Amino acid sequence: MAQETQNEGGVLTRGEEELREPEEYRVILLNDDYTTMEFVVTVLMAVFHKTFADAQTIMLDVHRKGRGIVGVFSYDIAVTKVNQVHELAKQNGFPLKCTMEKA
Ligand code: TYC
Repeated sequence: MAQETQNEGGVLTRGEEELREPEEYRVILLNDDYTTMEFVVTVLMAVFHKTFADAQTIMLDVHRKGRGIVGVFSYDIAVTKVNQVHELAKQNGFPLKCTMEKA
């Protein structure tokens, strides 16, 4: 049965008809000692469509701090990007890792 609920806007809606915003996930890049800086920059440009300048800034930030947010995406897009990073890293023999967490 549909149930009446009150959403954030205070509007009463029927539970079965209520539309929620898609949940968002942060994709986090992790530092390691073996992946080259050049490869990380290449991945950031290829997978996340960063400019060379932005990719360099993000890569250096991750290198210094250990991890960093690369972007925020819907669940499916975040999973795809994490997989693309790991696939590219594997193909090129690097241990580069990234992960995702609910935003
Ligand atoms: N720390 C690596 C090096 O010195 C570079 C690097 C940066 C690796 C960011 C991974 O997510 C990373 N070659």
